[in-house]
Amino acid sequence: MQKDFLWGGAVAAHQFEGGWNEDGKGPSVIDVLTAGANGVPRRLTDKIEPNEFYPNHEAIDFYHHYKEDIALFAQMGLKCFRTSIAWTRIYPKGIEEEPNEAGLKFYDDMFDELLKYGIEPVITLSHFEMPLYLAKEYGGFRNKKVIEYFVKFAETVFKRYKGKVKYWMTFNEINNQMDTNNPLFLWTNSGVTLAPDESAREVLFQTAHNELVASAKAVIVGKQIDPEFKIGCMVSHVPIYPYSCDPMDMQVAQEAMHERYFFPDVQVRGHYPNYAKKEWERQGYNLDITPEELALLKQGTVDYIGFSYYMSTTVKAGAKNDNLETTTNGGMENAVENPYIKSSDWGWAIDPVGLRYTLNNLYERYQKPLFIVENGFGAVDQLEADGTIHDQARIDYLTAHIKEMQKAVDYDGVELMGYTPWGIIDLVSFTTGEMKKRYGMIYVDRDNEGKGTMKRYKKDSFAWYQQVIKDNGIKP
Ligand code: BGP
Repeated sequence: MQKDFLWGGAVAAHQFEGGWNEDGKGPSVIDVLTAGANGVPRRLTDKIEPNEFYPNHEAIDFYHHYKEDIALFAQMGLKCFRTSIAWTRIYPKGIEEEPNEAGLKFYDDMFDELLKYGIEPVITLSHFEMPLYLAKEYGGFRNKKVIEYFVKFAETVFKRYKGKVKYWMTFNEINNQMDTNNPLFLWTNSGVTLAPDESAREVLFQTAHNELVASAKAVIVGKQIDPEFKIGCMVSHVPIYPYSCDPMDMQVAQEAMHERYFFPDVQVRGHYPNYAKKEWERQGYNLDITPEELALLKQGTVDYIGFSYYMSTTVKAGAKNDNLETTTNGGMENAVENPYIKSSDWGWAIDPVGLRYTLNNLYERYQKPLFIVENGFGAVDQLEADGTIHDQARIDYLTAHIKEMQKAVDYDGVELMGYTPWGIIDLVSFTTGEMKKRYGMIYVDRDNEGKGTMKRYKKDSFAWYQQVIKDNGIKP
């Protein structure tokens, strides 16, 4: 890999910080999600209910452990660290005139601590963390006023952290919200819920448009504040394979990919793709899109494409997926099992070659630098009596993916900036709200009910990744 390759780790504020209402922080859309577990989905509540358990409220309490945790990241040799800024630490309701100084200071301290060890912060502006107030009072990104509030938040943090943070991303996994089978994504990405009698697709496209304008405006403002900023988009990339060489399977897979490409097509190319415009025309959607906004989309294109890669999915014309409310198989209507690959305990298809395929696809389509900002293996880990954790399955998963990533770079010539495996330290799982679905190389003693000492332990993968970074990759 190139000498300045950004080996790192990734997390998101709400999944690991805790301190959900400390030092003036307001509630966000994710703070009202209950814990799910053992197949029971997370539930969306309207406000904080006294007898409910909200796993993100304390999470792994990085808020009070940040020095200790960053020292561990440094020991591992991380070159960069991806996290997000909790919007409600800075603007508790999203509408205030002045930002919350205590919130700003927390990130100042965190960035100073990272930089002390030469770890570059990589920051997502919004990782499922919109102020609850904006979602409830304004309808989230349905409402164009929220564009202004988001841009104000972006401007505040761009100005404050200029000189400390160079790498930014606007919205995490912006494309997942088109999945209406799982309301979690739409709520957390954009603060929107759908009424039963609504034309869902029309609302989704209007929300998407407003968010794309917000993203473009943030890019424009960021570049004015510091032309050296590198500002990317962040998409969830699940490559969709045809089940067979039947042209109908090929066609169904290609059409399904439009759903995945819709957001980056706009964020990278600066205009709406024809397949979307045709759908709007066919369906008679009446979207509020102004010429001024289209000009902003054109101007505010991104510098790089950040993406998450966990799995591939396979579709078959005419098939029916009975498991739609889960994220298994990427939540596609006509998804079927791929007979050539195995899945994790949570049904996520393990497909390292799909990562090389993805890197090539994205690079061919956009010709922009790529950044793998999430990839990882959610599994149950066993803390042994002597404080060790033998997570060989995670090491195997990551090794296989890194090898394919290296082929994409060294053999295929894909331009790749870095690799930040997800959940470098154990944290709350987003889709399930569980602690037992662990990704980390650092174990945190906390369980699904919120019990545990919060003590940190190194898993076997800790030393393994330390060596990978030292060697700047894995020998083929
Ligand atoms: C992505 C999110 C992350 C993260 C990850 C793993 O969708 O960007 O926030 O949690 O998936 O998912 P989970 O935690 O549900 O296993």
